[in-house]
Amino acid sequence: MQGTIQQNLIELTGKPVADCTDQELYLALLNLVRRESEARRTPVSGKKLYYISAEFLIGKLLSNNLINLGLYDEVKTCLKEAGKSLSVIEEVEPEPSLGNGGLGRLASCFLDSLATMDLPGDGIGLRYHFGLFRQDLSQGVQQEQPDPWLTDHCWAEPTDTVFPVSLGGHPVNARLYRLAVTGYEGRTNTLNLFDLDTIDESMVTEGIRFDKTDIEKCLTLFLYPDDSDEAGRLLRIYQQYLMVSAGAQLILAECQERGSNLHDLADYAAIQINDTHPSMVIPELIRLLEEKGIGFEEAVQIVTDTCAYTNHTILAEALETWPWNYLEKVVPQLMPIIGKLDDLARSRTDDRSLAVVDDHGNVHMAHMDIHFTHSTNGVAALHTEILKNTELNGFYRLYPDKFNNKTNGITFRRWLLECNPALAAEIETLIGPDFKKDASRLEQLMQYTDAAEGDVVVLQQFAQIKADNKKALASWLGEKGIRVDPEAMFDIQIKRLHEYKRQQLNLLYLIHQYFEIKAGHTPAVPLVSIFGAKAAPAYTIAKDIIHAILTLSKVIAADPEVSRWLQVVFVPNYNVTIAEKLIPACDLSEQISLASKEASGTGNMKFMLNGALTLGTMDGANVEIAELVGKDNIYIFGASSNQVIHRYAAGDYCAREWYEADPNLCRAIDFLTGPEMLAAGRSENLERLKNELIYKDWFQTLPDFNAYVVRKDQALADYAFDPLGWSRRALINIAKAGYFSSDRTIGEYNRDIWHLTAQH
Ligand code: CR1
Repeated sequence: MQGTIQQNLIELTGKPVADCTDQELYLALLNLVRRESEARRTPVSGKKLYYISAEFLIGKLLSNNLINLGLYDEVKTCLKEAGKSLSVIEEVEPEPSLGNGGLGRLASCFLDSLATMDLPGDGIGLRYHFGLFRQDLSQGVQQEQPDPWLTDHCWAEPTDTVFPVSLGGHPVNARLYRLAVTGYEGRTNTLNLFDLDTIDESMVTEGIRFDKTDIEKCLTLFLYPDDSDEAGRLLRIYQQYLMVSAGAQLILAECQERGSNLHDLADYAAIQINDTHPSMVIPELIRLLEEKGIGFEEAVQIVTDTCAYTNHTILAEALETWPWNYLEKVVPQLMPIIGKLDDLARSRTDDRSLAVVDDHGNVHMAHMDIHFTHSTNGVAALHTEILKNTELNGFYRLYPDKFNNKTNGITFRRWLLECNPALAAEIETLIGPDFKKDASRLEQLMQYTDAAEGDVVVLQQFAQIKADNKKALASWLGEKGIRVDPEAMFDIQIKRLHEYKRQQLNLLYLIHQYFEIKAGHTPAVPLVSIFGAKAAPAYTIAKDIIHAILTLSKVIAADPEVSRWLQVVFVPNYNVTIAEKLIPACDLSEQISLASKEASGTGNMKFMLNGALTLGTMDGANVEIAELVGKDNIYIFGASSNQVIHRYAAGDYCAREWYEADPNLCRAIDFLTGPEMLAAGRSENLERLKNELIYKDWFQTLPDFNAYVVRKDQALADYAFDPLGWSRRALINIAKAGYFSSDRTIGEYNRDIWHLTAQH
């Protein structure tokens, strides 16, 4: 950078820093960051990765980019000297609404790691105007509102590049927007986002309602528009096709520009298909290659060599299948190709369950991915084993060499350096700065935990940082009218709301705790239980769970006898910005999915890195966390994935029997529709949830209830009676978190799948 920060800011704003508004300073910093990021763009030689994803949950970018550009400290000081505050200026920035959960956040962590490791890797996605939705809980139930984030000044900049895309035979132009992704002391890559110029934001009325058939006006309004009717499902296919068609055209154009003759595409591009939303890129690329004169068989081979697929879930709802006649409406031009791919797949195996198009005329996107890419990976060791041995076993037997595991990771720049600067500074004091680029160095912190008591002074220092972070969170909540006791244990469950993640198990525990307190059996330490989660708008039971938690929170708040010991907080509109405030302040991390159902989890890694202990099942990456930290430094409970898989296979799980056999469980479930809850909440929602738990409980909450109560109470007791031991175990978690750096994950993808060369 030329000149000091102060000189640059004066040049960009035309006045002294002290005279600028926060808005002016935000814009100036945005422009400064842009200029510096562009300076780190270098031409790509060799192969480039394209990560195609329906979601990129990037979070706010200002601080992250300043950190990665090495400008953060200087900017902060310069602003402070002028009486300004970077964190206040950050409030001006809206959080981009381009994602939903872990899948989208993972994509963003990957982009950060790619750029940090000097690897050429760009994202391809859509520029949603209103994101998933903004969650309003003020009425005691979830209400959805648009979540606008596109302002005149935005990180994603429009370009003159447009690609023609045919939607249901109707031509539209996909405009390319580019967002710079700057690595930590690394190169600048690009997140490419597509959009139509014809989108009409004013067509959204009454929350998030709009006419789903007016495709040119509504196509990119929302991420995952409600697909409970046919128009919604068609809209999702239209969206997916816009993304992959424009994306494929961009990839081919860039590769040709770099010298590819398209026959050698796989030497110029690696394409990672992030879950099944971008799967149509396979037939679309084949179509485009055929248009350029390449024969079908060769085109299939080229695409197979270029593309790889990541599976993120074994839940059927996310393994998309689209009826043939829907696809025919949206992408008639792809149907002959999909038909031929189906023939080809059937010629490779007699197993009809592996077909691309099943006997009912449904197109299985994941099947197309596995047949016609060269790599299929799961996202944690257990998940990949389950794919190989059960869910995708037929495919594994057909293509054993295609299957591999890539355990997820998180970027330590955002999830340590940015969100927890005090912890990062303390670590740097103890082991030097190298951990910022080589996370495995965190292991050096083990020396401070060695003795049974560990290094008392160091542990107290870590405990103090946690206490300060809790106070900061308490005061942030206080500004929102929520008062919590920072001396209490902070227990946090933040993630998408889904029955398999079992927020309802946590809810039942809290009700149980309520009864215990009423009976005079107070917990070892006061407990603050914090939730953050959005439920899919059409997911009724998930919304009922939110309502029940909110109602319980009210009941407890109105009861001083209980609220001295127990507080329940539901933070509305959970997003990346809120996660960054909650995670550094957490003592106990809730990772309580039904074993076998959580593919990996990445929140579990963020909490561990920030010195929380995990309370979890042997599911997803929890298994790897447990192996790394050892069983004394994590609270594991509940049925194993094998037990769960067998229980499903036997088909004889009966929730009602568990409910009737366990008086504590019965008491907790009945409370949902008891007089206290009905007085504060809505009977329709509470009744429905109660019935769901007793008569369905598809995700086997009840069998794990007792074990959960026992382990959680143990955690509370350990925290209360052995604070030093707790700090020591927290530090072991930090020291062992290095494995979960997304730099490690990206290194493995590159070694096994992409084969990119670092650009220096
Ligand atoms: C999984 O549920 C995983 C992320 C990222 C999610 C979660 O366990 O950590 O992907 N899958 O791999 C998902 O959102 C639609 O599927």
